[in-house]
Amino acid sequence: MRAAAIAQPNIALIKYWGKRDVVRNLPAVGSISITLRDLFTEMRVQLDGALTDDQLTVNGEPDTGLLPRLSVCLDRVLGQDRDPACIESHCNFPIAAGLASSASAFAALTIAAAAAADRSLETSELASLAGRASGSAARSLYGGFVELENRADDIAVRTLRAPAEWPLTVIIAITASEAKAVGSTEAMEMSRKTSPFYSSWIEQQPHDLATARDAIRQKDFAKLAAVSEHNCLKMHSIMWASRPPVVYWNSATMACLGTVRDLQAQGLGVFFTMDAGPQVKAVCLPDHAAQVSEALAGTVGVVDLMESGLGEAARRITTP
Ligand code: 2P0
Repeated sequence: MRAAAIAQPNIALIKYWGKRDVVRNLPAVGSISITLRDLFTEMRVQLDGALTDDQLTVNGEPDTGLLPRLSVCLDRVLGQDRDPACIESHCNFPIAAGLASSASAFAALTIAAAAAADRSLETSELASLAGRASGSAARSLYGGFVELENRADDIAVRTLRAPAEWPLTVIIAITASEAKAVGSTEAMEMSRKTSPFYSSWIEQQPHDLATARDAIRQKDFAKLAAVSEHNCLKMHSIMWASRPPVVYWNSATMACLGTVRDLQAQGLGVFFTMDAGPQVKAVCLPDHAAQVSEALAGTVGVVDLMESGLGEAARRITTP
Protein backbone atom coordinates (compact mmCIF):
# COMPACT_ATOMS: atom_id res chain seq x y z
CA MET A 1 0.00 0.00 0.00
CA ARG A 2 2.94 2.29 -0.67
CA ALA A 3 4.14 3.77 -3.96
CA ALA A 4 6.01 6.75 -5.36
CA ALA A 5 5.97 8.70 -8.60
CA ILE A 6 7.86 11.58 -10.14
CA ALA A 7 6.49 14.24 -12.47
CA GLN A 8 7.96 17.26 -14.19
CA PRO A 9 6.08 20.55 -14.53
CA ASN A 10 5.09 21.67 -17.99
CA ILE A 11 5.08 25.13 -19.53
CA ALA A 12 2.19 26.01 -21.81
CA LEU A 13 3.10 27.65 -25.12
CA ILE A 14 -0.55 27.88 -26.16
CA LYS A 15 -2.25 28.53 -22.84
CA TYR A 16 -5.13 27.04 -20.95
CA TRP A 17 -7.02 30.01 -19.49
CA GLY A 18 -10.67 29.69 -18.47
CA LYS A 19 -12.95 26.79 -17.64
CA ARG A 20 -16.02 25.53 -19.45
CA ASP A 21 -17.10 23.50 -16.41
CA VAL A 22 -15.94 24.70 -13.02
CA VAL A 23 -17.28 21.71 -11.08
CA ARG A 24 -15.54 19.13 -13.27
CA ASN A 25 -12.60 21.46 -13.90
CA LEU A 26 -12.83 21.15 -17.68
CA PRO A 27 -10.85 23.76 -19.64
CA ALA A 28 -12.59 26.21 -21.97
CA VAL A 29 -9.84 25.83 -24.58
CA GLY A 30 -7.24 23.33 -25.73
CA SER A 31 -3.57 23.95 -24.97
CA ILE A 32 -0.06 22.94 -26.07
CA SER A 33 2.82 22.62 -23.63
CA ILE A 34 6.37 21.39 -23.21
CA THR A 35 7.20 19.06 -20.36
CA LEU A 36 10.40 19.99 -18.55
CA ARG A 37 13.22 17.63 -17.54
CA ASP A 38 15.09 19.21 -14.67
CA LEU A 39 12.38 20.48 -12.33
CA PHE A 40 10.44 17.81 -10.50
CA THR A 41 7.94 16.86 -7.84
CA GLU A 42 8.21 13.45 -6.25
CA MET A 43 5.20 12.11 -4.35
CA ARG A 44 5.19 9.13 -2.00
CA VAL A 45 1.82 7.81 -0.93
CA GLN A 46 1.26 5.28 1.83
CA LEU A 47 -2.32 4.15 2.44
CA ASP A 48 -2.68 3.30 6.11
CA GLY A 49 -5.92 2.22 7.78
CA ALA A 50 -4.38 2.98 11.19
CA LEU A 51 -4.31 6.74 10.43
CA THR A 52 -7.32 8.90 11.29
CA ASP A 53 -6.72 11.55 8.59
CA ASP A 54 -4.56 12.26 5.57
CA GLN A 55 -1.15 13.70 6.39
CA LEU A 56 1.22 15.72 4.22
CA THR A 57 4.80 16.82 4.38
CA VAL A 58 6.37 19.06 1.72
CA ASN A 59 10.17 18.89 1.59
CA GLY A 60 10.11 17.33 5.07
CA GLU A 61 7.88 19.98 6.72
CA PRO A 62 4.24 19.33 7.72
CA ASP A 63 1.89 21.21 5.40
CA THR A 64 -1.84 21.72 5.73
CA GLY A 65 -2.39 24.37 3.03
CA LEU A 66 -2.27 22.04 0.05
CA LEU A 67 -3.67 18.99 1.84
CA PRO A 68 -7.43 19.49 1.16
CA ARG A 69 -6.88 19.56 -2.63
CA LEU A 70 -4.63 16.50 -2.44
CA SER A 71 -7.24 14.64 -0.35
CA VAL A 72 -9.96 15.38 -2.91
CA CYS A 73 -7.66 14.13 -5.67
CA LEU A 74 -7.04 10.89 -3.72
CA ASP A 75 -10.82 10.46 -3.27
CA ARG A 76 -11.28 10.78 -7.03
CA VAL A 77 -8.59 8.23 -7.83
CA LEU A 78 -9.37 5.73 -5.07
CA GLY A 79 -12.98 6.39 -4.02
CA GLN A 80 -14.15 8.03 -0.81
CA ASP A 81 -14.03 4.75 1.15
CA ARG A 82 -10.23 4.64 0.79
CA ASP A 83 -7.81 4.39 3.70
CA PRO A 84 -6.21 7.63 4.92
CA ALA A 85 -2.91 8.46 3.26
CA CYS A 86 0.47 9.64 4.42
CA ILE A 87 1.79 11.80 1.57
CA GLU A 88 5.39 12.96 1.26
CA SER A 89 6.11 15.54 -1.41
CA HIS A 90 9.55 16.68 -2.53
CA CYS A 91 9.92 19.51 -4.98
CA ASN A 92 13.13 21.14 -6.27
CA PHE A 93 11.64 24.51 -7.29
CA PRO A 94 9.48 27.28 -5.73
CA ILE A 95 5.86 26.27 -5.09
CA ALA A 96 2.84 28.37 -6.18
CA ALA A 97 4.99 31.01 -7.85
CA GLY A 98 3.89 30.50 -11.44
CA LEU A 99 6.17 27.56 -12.14
CA ALA A 100 3.41 24.98 -12.59
CA SER A 101 4.06 23.28 -9.27
CA SER A 102 0.45 22.07 -9.16
CA ALA A 103 0.88 20.36 -12.54
CA SER A 104 3.76 18.18 -11.40
CA ALA A 105 2.27 17.66 -7.91
CA PHE A 106 -1.09 16.34 -9.11
CA ALA A 107 0.40 14.31 -11.96
CA ALA A 108 2.75 12.56 -9.52
CA LEU A 109 0.07 12.16 -6.85
CA THR A 110 -2.40 10.55 -9.27
CA ILE A 111 0.14 7.94 -10.41
CA ALA A 112 1.43 7.23 -6.88
CA ALA A 113 -2.09 6.89 -5.46
CA ALA A 114 -3.25 4.46 -8.14
CA ALA A 115 -0.06 2.42 -7.73
CA ALA A 116 -0.33 2.38 -3.92
CA ALA A 117 -3.80 0.86 -4.25
CA ASP A 118 -2.59 -1.55 -6.95
CA ARG A 119 -4.95 -0.04 -9.52
CA SER A 120 -3.80 -0.29 -13.08
CA LEU A 121 -5.11 2.71 -15.02
CA GLU A 122 -4.39 3.82 -18.60
CA THR A 123 -2.37 7.02 -19.00
CA SER A 124 -5.45 8.68 -20.53
CA GLU A 125 -7.49 7.86 -17.41
CA LEU A 126 -4.70 9.13 -15.14
CA ALA A 127 -4.54 12.34 -17.21
CA SER A 128 -8.30 12.92 -16.87
CA LEU A 129 -8.10 12.34 -13.11
CA ALA A 130 -5.09 14.64 -12.70
CA GLY A 131 -6.84 17.25 -14.86
CA ARG A 132 -9.83 17.25 -12.53
CA ALA A 133 -7.45 18.40 -9.77
CA SER A 134 -5.51 20.90 -11.87
CA GLY A 135 -6.06 21.46 -15.57
CA SER A 136 -2.39 21.72 -16.45
CA ALA A 137 -1.55 18.50 -14.53
CA ALA A 138 -3.11 16.37 -17.28
CA ARG A 139 -0.32 17.49 -19.64
CA SER A 140 2.48 16.34 -17.29
CA LEU A 141 1.31 12.74 -17.78
CA TYR A 142 2.95 13.04 -21.20
CA GLY A 143 6.49 14.00 -22.28
CA GLY A 144 7.90 16.40 -24.85
CA PHE A 145 5.51 18.61 -26.83
CA VAL A 146 2.01 17.86 -25.57
CA GLU A 147 -1.45 18.83 -26.79
CA LEU A 148 -4.56 18.80 -24.62
CA GLU A 149 -7.79 18.79 -26.64
CA ASN A 150 -11.32 19.23 -25.42
CA ARG A 151 -13.70 16.33 -25.97
CA ALA A 152 -17.46 16.32 -25.30
CA ASP A 153 -17.29 15.90 -21.53
CA ASP A 154 -13.63 15.07 -21.08
CA ILE A 155 -10.14 15.90 -22.35
CA ALA A 156 -7.78 14.00 -24.64
CA VAL A 157 -4.03 14.46 -24.23
CA ARG A 158 -1.23 13.27 -26.50
CA THR A 159 2.43 13.82 -27.28
CA LEU A 160 2.98 15.72 -30.54
CA ARG A 161 6.77 15.24 -30.52
CA ALA A 162 9.15 13.38 -28.22
CA PRO A 163 11.71 15.58 -26.42
CA ALA A 164 14.69 14.04 -28.24
CA GLU A 165 13.17 14.90 -31.64
CA TRP A 166 13.39 18.65 -31.06
CA PRO A 167 15.46 19.37 -27.97
CA LEU A 168 14.87 22.92 -26.82
CA THR A 169 16.17 24.56 -23.65
CA VAL A 170 14.10 26.59 -21.20
CA ILE A 171 15.77 29.24 -19.05
CA ILE A 172 13.52 30.37 -16.21
CA ALA A 173 14.21 33.81 -14.81
CA ILE A 174 12.92 33.97 -11.24
CA THR A 175 11.90 37.54 -10.48
CA ALA A 176 10.11 36.87 -7.17
CA SER A 177 9.94 33.69 -5.13
CA GLU A 178 6.97 34.39 -2.85
CA ALA A 179 3.62 32.65 -3.53
CA LYS A 180 1.32 34.58 -5.85
CA ALA A 181 -1.44 36.76 -4.42
CA VAL A 182 -4.22 35.51 -6.69
CA GLY A 183 -4.44 31.81 -7.54
CA SER A 184 -4.89 30.89 -11.19
CA THR A 185 -8.27 29.21 -10.61
CA GLU A 186 -9.67 32.44 -9.14
CA ALA A 187 -8.01 34.59 -11.81
CA MET A 188 -9.45 32.45 -14.62
CA GLU A 189 -12.95 32.87 -13.25
CA MET A 190 -12.44 36.61 -12.93
CA SER A 191 -11.37 36.69 -16.60
CA ARG A 192 -14.34 34.62 -17.74
CA LYS A 193 -16.87 36.71 -15.85
CA THR A 194 -15.52 40.22 -16.37
CA SER A 195 -12.95 40.55 -19.15
CA PRO A 196 -14.23 42.11 -22.39
CA PHE A 197 -11.56 40.15 -24.30
CA TYR A 198 -12.51 36.70 -23.01
CA SER A 199 -14.84 35.77 -25.87
CA SER A 200 -12.27 36.62 -28.56
CA TRP A 201 -9.73 34.55 -26.66
CA ILE A 202 -12.00 31.51 -26.91
CA GLU A 203 -12.73 32.18 -30.60
CA GLN A 204 -9.09 32.58 -31.62
CA GLN A 205 -7.60 29.66 -29.69
CA PRO A 206 -8.19 26.99 -32.41
CA HIS A 207 -6.18 29.12 -34.84
CA ASP A 208 -3.25 29.51 -32.40
CA LEU A 209 -3.35 25.77 -31.64
CA ALA A 210 -3.24 24.89 -35.34
CA THR A 211 -0.33 27.28 -35.95
CA ALA A 212 1.68 25.86 -33.03
CA ARG A 213 0.88 22.27 -34.07
CA ASP A 214 2.23 23.03 -37.58
CA ALA A 215 5.31 24.76 -36.18
CA ILE A 216 6.09 21.75 -33.99
CA ARG A 217 5.55 19.35 -36.88
CA GLN A 218 7.84 21.42 -39.14
CA LYS A 219 10.29 22.20 -36.29
CA ASP A 220 9.88 25.84 -37.31
CA PHE A 221 11.29 27.77 -34.35
CA ALA A 222 10.40 31.26 -35.64
CA LYS A 223 6.79 30.23 -36.22
CA LEU A 224 6.50 28.63 -32.78
CA ALA A 225 8.10 31.72 -31.21
CA ALA A 226 5.66 34.14 -32.85
CA VAL A 227 2.48 32.24 -31.98
CA SER A 228 3.64 31.43 -28.42
CA GLU A 229 4.50 35.03 -27.55
CA HIS A 230 1.24 36.24 -29.10
CA ASN A 231 -0.83 33.68 -27.17
CA CYS A 232 0.92 34.49 -23.88
CA LEU A 233 0.46 38.25 -24.24
CA LYS A 234 -3.17 37.73 -25.21
CA MET A 235 -3.78 35.67 -22.06
CA HIS A 236 -2.23 38.37 -19.86
CA SER A 237 -4.17 41.13 -21.61
CA ILE A 238 -7.43 39.34 -20.72
CA MET A 239 -6.35 39.45 -17.08
CA TRP A 240 -5.24 43.08 -17.20
CA ALA A 241 -8.68 44.02 -18.56
CA SER A 242 -10.68 42.04 -16.00
CA ARG A 243 -12.37 43.72 -13.02
CA PRO A 244 -10.57 43.82 -10.68
CA PRO A 245 -7.48 43.55 -12.89
CA VAL A 246 -5.05 40.70 -12.33
CA VAL A 247 -1.44 41.65 -13.01
CA TYR A 248 1.15 38.97 -12.32
CA TRP A 249 4.11 40.92 -13.74
CA ASN A 250 6.62 43.00 -11.86
CA SER A 251 9.24 45.42 -13.19
CA ALA A 252 11.78 42.60 -13.58
CA THR A 253 9.27 40.68 -15.72
CA MET A 254 9.22 43.64 -18.12
CA ALA A 255 13.01 43.95 -18.01
CA CYS A 256 13.32 40.27 -18.99
CA LEU A 257 11.01 40.80 -21.96
CA GLY A 258 13.33 43.62 -23.06
CA THR A 259 16.32 41.29 -22.72
CA VAL A 260 14.64 38.65 -24.89
CA ARG A 261 13.79 41.28 -27.53
CA ASP A 262 17.45 42.42 -27.57
CA LEU A 263 18.64 38.81 -27.98
CA GLN A 264 16.17 38.29 -30.84
CA ALA A 265 17.49 41.45 -32.52
CA GLN A 266 20.97 39.90 -32.34
CA GLY A 267 19.63 36.86 -34.22
CA LEU A 268 19.36 34.40 -31.33
CA GLY A 269 16.70 31.70 -31.32
CA VAL A 270 14.74 32.57 -28.19
CA PHE A 271 11.20 33.55 -27.19
CA PHE A 272 9.43 34.30 -23.93
CA THR A 273 6.36 33.02 -22.18
CA MET A 274 4.86 33.83 -18.76
CA ASP A 275 2.18 32.09 -16.73
CA ALA A 276 0.22 32.93 -13.59
CA GLY A 277 3.21 34.51 -11.91
CA PRO A 278 6.03 37.01 -12.56
CA GLN A 279 8.66 34.51 -13.77
CA VAL A 280 9.81 34.67 -17.39
CA LYS A 281 10.45 31.45 -19.25
CA ALA A 282 12.80 31.89 -22.19
CA VAL A 283 12.51 29.00 -24.62
CA CYS A 284 15.62 28.76 -26.76
CA LEU A 285 17.68 26.70 -29.15
CA PRO A 286 20.23 24.73 -27.09
CA ASP A 287 23.19 26.35 -28.90
CA HIS A 288 21.99 29.77 -27.76
CA ALA A 289 21.18 28.80 -24.16
CA ALA A 290 24.45 30.05 -22.64
CA GLN A 291 24.02 33.54 -24.13
CA VAL A 292 20.35 33.69 -23.12
CA SER A 293 21.21 32.60 -19.61
CA GLU A 294 23.99 35.16 -19.25
CA ALA A 295 21.79 37.99 -20.53
CA LEU A 296 18.90 37.11 -18.20
CA ALA A 297 21.25 36.72 -15.21
CA GLY A 298 22.41 40.29 -15.86
CA THR A 299 18.88 41.69 -16.11
CA VAL A 300 17.87 44.01 -13.26
CA GLY A 301 15.57 42.29 -10.75
CA VAL A 302 16.33 38.68 -11.70
CA VAL A 303 17.01 36.86 -8.42
CA ASP A 304 17.70 33.38 -9.72
CA LEU A 305 17.82 31.32 -12.89
CA MET A 306 16.81 27.75 -13.55
CA GLU A 307 17.57 25.83 -16.71
CA SER A 308 15.88 22.77 -18.11
CA GLY A 309 15.74 20.63 -21.18
CA LEU A 310 12.55 18.94 -22.33
CA GLY A 311 11.56 15.86 -20.40
CA GLU A 312 9.61 12.66 -20.32
CA ALA A 313 6.20 11.78 -18.99
CA ALA A 314 5.39 11.43 -15.29
CA ARG A 315 6.09 7.90 -14.07
CA ARG A 316 6.13 5.53 -11.15
CA ILE A 317 9.47 5.15 -9.40
CA THR A 318 10.69 2.52 -6.97
CA THR A 319 11.21 3.71 -3.42
CA PRO A 320 14.13 2.62 -1.26
C1 2P0 B 1 -1.37 26.78 -18.50
N1 2P0 B 1 -1.90 28.03 -16.43
O1 2P0 B 1 -1.83 26.42 -19.59
C2 2P0 B 1 -1.99 27.99 -17.86
C3 2P0 B 1 -1.34 29.24 -18.31
C4 2P0 B 1 -1.38 29.25 -15.94
C5 2P0 B 1 -1.26 30.13 -17.11
O2 2P0 B 1 -2.81 26.03 -16.19
O3 2P0 B 1 -7.53 25.93 -11.95
O4 2P0 B 1 -3.13 25.20 -11.80
O5 2P0 B 1 -5.98 24.13 -11.09
O6 2P0 B 1 -7.09 23.89 -13.33
O7 2P0 B 1 -3.68 24.15 -14.04
C6 2P0 B 1 -2.34 27.12 -14.21
O8 2P0 B 1 -3.51 26.70 -13.75
O9 2P0 B 1 -5.36 25.64 -12.95
C7 2P0 B 1 -2.37 27.02 -15.66
P1 2P0 B 1 -6.56 24.85 -12.30
P2 2P0 B 1 -3.86 25.28 -13.10
O10 2P0 B 1 -0.39 26.22 -17.98
